Amino acid sequence: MPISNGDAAPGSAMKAEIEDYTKALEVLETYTTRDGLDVDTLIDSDKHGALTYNDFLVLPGYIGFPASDVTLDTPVTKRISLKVPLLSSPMDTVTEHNMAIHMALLGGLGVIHHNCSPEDQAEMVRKVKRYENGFILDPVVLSPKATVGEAKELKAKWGFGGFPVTEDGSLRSKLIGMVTSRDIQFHPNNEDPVTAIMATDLVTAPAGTTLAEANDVLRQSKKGKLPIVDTNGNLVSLLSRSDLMKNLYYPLASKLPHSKQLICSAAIGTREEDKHRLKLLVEAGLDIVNLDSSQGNSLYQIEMIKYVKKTFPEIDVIAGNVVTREQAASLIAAGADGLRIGMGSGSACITQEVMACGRPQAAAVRSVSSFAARFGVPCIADGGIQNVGHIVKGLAMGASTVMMGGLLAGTTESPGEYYVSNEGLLVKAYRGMGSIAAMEDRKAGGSAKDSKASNAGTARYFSEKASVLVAQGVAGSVVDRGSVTKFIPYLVAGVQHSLQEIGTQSVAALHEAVNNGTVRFEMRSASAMAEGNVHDLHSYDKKLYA
Ligand code: NAD
Ligand code: CPR
Repeated sequence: MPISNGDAAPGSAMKAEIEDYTKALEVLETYTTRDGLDVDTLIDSDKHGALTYNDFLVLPGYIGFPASDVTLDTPVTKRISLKVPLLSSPMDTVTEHNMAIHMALLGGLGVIHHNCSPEDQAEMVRKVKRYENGFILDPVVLSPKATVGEAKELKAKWGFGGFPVTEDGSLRSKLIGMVTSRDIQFHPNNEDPVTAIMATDLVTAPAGTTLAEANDVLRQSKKGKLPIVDTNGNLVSLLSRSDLMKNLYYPLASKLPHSKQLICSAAIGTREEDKHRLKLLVEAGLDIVNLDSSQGNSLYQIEMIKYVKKTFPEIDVIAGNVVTREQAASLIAAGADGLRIGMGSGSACITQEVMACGRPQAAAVRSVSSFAARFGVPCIADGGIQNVGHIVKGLAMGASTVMMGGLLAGTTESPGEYYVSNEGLLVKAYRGMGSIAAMEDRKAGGSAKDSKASNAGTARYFSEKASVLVAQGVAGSVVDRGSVTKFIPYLVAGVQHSLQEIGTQSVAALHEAVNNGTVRFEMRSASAMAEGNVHDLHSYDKKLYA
């Protein structure tokens, strides 16, 4: 059946037919086309200019299943699939090991940024791969010289007490005591060393203890924390009773078949020195490398893809960014296992303004992912995601996953501390990776948020011998969004509900139904857009989930 829009039933017959409600389905049959637009008509820029997410809506379909039956399994590369189609951006205000661990636990993937030394980035990869659900691998550790006052300050800062004390005040040093909240709470003299009040009759468990075994020990000991030590008595990790009481069960966790470890992805550039960085990342256990560039269709990236595929055939390569079929073709031909789509759509981005290059995101995603699908190369819709609806639209345009920066930068798991903005809101810093602030920080050897960024990344931001920094992004802040352990499940549930409304039970079914014209779309005028948002209320509270 042709899938164009606009045919109507003959006018004279219409009245009678409308009166006879029971004949609705029969009348529908008389139409030669379905309501709304098919995807190609929607996206055809000859008609209306290129579109992005807010310019259109998906028309509802038929609900024949509960939202909870919608599955979101989807490939992120040719060989690796996730249960949740959500990624966090490789940005120094978004993804370090803590975000990467939690994104993977929740079924998605966090791509670790590379604005730090190769060694620091490799250490983050190691932390993700070594992560065992429930064990704290980088606990706050006190030195014997720390005072009770300092312990009180740490408790106030982190919101928990119960600090291990080791000989030199760091992890992997000999454990000599534990300071509990109760020890410090009523101790009158803040100048006393923690050694004066710490407990030394310690219950510990040996490294290699499983979570279930450690759980039992913790339960029997009735302590709040269980230090895990190696054969020499050095502290290697910590188990916390309060963590155990939280939901430690992550059924969607991103793992490779037959592996207990979380899938780990990290970004690198395309300079010669990035080959050394990659080597360290692979040694640390990396699974997927993301070649990170605003314009991926370059000699440098094509050579890097070939190098990775030849040198580390077990590593999957996500290449990009691209926004056209032609860019995509070069990278697919070079061996890319996945593509990242988006140029200038990011929330902290001024690329389109400065470079005159880019593409509205919905058009870019449709164009590249429909081409890449012919070669079995999954695509990531990267940037511009402001809400659940945008995620669904990115998937509907053919992306297998979406990548978010700004939306996740305000969560507890992103690097850096919250602070109070001038308006009294709790916020966290968020900045483009090519913002002047990011470039200058690295030039000075500093970092975004006391992440361990060094000036090792600086070269990427200079075009060869350039002495002037040209910004492609801004530095700012985003509001507090709580923990990703709540926020990602909200996004997932939202996508499930949306796919239920559309009438497709999986991401693959959505792709198929969009491609065969069953899922229909509608353009939005400016006033339709206004109508689709909250309007005419005196005041309201936009609480998104509970
Ligand atoms: P890039 O590393 O691709 O490019 C920086 C400069 O280095 C370019 O001039 C490039 O041609 C050059 N270069 C790269 N490899 C080279 C090699 N081997 N030899 C010689 N020169 C080489 O990085 P970028 O495009 O500036 O992006 C920087 C960061 O900002 C990335 O994190 C990127 O994701 C982000 N960004 C994204 C967008 C977007 O719209 N998605 C836009 C701008 C910036
Ligand atoms: P948002 O999710 O914040 O809209 O976009 C995140 C994406 O923005 C990143 O994944 C990256 O592709 C892009 N990005 C990062 N730094 C950028 C600069 Cl300086 N300029 C343009 N885009 C940038």
